[in-house]
Amino acid sequence: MSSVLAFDFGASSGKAYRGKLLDGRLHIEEVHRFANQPVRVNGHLYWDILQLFQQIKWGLLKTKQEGEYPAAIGIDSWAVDFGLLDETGELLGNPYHYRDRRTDGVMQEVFAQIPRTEIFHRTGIQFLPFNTLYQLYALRKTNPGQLEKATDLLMIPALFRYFLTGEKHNEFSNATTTQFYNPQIGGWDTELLRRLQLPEKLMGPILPPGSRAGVLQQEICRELGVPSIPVIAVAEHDTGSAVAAIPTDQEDFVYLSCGTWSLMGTEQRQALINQQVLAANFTNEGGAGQTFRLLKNIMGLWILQECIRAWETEGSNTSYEQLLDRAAAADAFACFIDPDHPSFLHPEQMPAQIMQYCLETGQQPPANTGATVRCVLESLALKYRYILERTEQLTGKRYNGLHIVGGGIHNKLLCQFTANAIGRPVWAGPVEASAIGNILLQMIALGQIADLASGRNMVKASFPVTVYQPAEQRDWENAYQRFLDITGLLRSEE
Ligand code: LRH
Repeated sequence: MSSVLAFDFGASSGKAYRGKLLDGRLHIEEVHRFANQPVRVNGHLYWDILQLFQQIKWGLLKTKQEGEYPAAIGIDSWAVDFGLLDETGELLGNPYHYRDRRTDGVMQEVFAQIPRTEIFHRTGIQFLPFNTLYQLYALRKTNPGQLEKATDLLMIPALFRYFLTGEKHNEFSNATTTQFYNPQIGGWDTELLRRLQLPEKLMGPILPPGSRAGVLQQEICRELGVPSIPVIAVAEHDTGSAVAAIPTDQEDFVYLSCGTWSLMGTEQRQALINQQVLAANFTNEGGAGQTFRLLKNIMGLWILQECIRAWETEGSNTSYEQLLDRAAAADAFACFIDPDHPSFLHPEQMPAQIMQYCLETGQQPPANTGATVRCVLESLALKYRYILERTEQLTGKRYNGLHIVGGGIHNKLLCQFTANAIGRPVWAGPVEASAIGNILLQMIALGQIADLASGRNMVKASFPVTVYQPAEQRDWENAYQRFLDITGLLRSEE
């Protein structure tokens, strides 16, 4: 069978994977890997979008050098961000990074015009300050001229797809993350946009995940010396692709897609939109196979990545492994943070922010790197328990273990802490879930795999899963009660 090529863009790195079916198993092979380094200019944070697009060309060139052109290409990336095109098809400005500060406080301004409850009932999407809705609203204030000139808004993978094929369309899984897709209508919520004086004409058609979406345009084929390969709109939101690759044959399961973000939740046939979901600030993101992910964003390994960045800036060259060893040797349960406290979204100095949080909550701040890492990992594991229990309350179901996928499973300490915190087994793998989900959707579109359920069985049969059994139950139970108390999570629910 012919191979397909998946481009998976994460917030800190990107990769291209070739996928192929051999003897009833799925084989993947890394073709290309690159850093994704956002650029700060004049106080704003941007993606280096053309450099990232160039990496798609490098990936294609590598397949050419290896003498194996893929039968199709698919692209997935982080959600919510977008590029604007003018009427000639030119990119208007460089796409902003969702952590750019221009959306600070914007959500509250929008709520003054349309109440939070109404926005939730229309969209089913959790409130994150960087949702596309608030980014567009911020743009209308800071650069109305750009918005007036725009004729098309394309989410990041759709923008790359447009650069490759010349065709402009968004895709369902990513469209839902904008917070102006209405699952009851099954399309853009134009009324919501109109009431916020945001242009509805930009949005255009939405393709279902797994649609054929054009072929490489002639210009690219000539430049790279490759044939006009078909491009498939996969589940272009990376979390949608990752969850498509959960290795299970069960209908009901909970997952944690663990990378820069931790995305925890379950899969539903329909969006679950009610007061309880709103109060818990869960979301309903569109997925592959006509599903919705009832999930919650947890700040994730971003906190650790940012600590490491700060320590490296100060001259430290301690490796990731060494830091984890120090964390394993540090005192248990010395202090806790709520990883989702807004102050951790984009602080200038993450270690200092952690210290400040500890002081403000009456705790002794961590005194060294090992203690800091331990605090972050224990707090994440405890937050996972909290969100797992909220998920069970919302669905009325009980889950007997947790699937973890994504790069975060390299962090064995975090996997073990998570099993301890939730008191249930953790099944870790596969690491490259987003790329694998991307590959599955291409194979389904090409008729190589029947459907999502067969794809998941194929993943189960093809990739190893590491099992972490819960340990130290009593200590973790006590720690959880202290964590709830210190973070005020239960108080904030009242
Ligand atoms: C993870 C992710 C997540 C979004 C965030 C912006 O990469 O796509 O699902 O909330 O990035």
